[in-house]
Amino acid sequence: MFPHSQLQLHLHLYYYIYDIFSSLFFSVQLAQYIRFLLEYTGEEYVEKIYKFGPAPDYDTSQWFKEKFTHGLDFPNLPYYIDGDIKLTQSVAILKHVARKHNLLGDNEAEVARAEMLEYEAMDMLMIFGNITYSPNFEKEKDNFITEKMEPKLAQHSQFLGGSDWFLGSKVSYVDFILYEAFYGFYLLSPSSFDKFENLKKFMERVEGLEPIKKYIESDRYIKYPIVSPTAYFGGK
Ligand SMILES: N[C@@H](CCC(=O)N[C@@H](CS)C(=O)NCC(=O)O)C(=O)O
Repeated sequence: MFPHSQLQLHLHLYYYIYDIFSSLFFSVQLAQYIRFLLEYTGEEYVEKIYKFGPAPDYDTSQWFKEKFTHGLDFPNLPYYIDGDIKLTQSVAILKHVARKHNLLGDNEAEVARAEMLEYEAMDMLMIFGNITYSPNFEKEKDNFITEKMEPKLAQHSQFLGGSDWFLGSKVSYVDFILYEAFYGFYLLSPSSFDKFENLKKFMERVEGLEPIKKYIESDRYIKYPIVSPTAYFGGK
């Protein structure tokens, strides 16, 4: 679909190994939309996953011993290195890749709407994090679904209407962040999506994009877990 570049990406993640099971730290979600966009645009990239040890210590030294050695201005995970361009902040990374492929929106109005949606998606990821890491998860879950999650889904469903993509007829970077936000919500309460058929169809549309389909079928794809094993949902 797009010409391959010589991009060398270092998408760094914590990796947690526990007996024969394995799961990934929080940045699975923050890195997932970057992976989807890289796959969609056909960029070649190298992914590095940092391991961290089993409970009770959850040793993170593999990352922390080299955190300040990569010449990153704001060292964090995930990070991205493409020649002289060294970035952290997952959305900045995503938009850097999107910019190269004209996936930021085609005019001023589209770019503005995309950025509004970008923050909406990040807000959804944030509230998902708040609930999944809450020690009162079981008690708060039902209320979260009806009072916070479903109203957000309703707004997005209305915004999307009958369009294929959130900016209309063309895929943009923001579709991949929104997909990731919806994915977490879907795992939490699949039946909530019965009321928002167009969002379900949107997710299927993303998964059906040829490069994404191939990626999902590959052994590189991380379907689950999506947050850290210390979370009360989505991490174990
Ligand atoms: N806003 C940042 C958040 C990055 C972040 O919080 N990274 C977490 C993992 S998800 C971390 O543990 N970073 C490693 C560190 O603090 O050194 C982004 O979107 O990239």
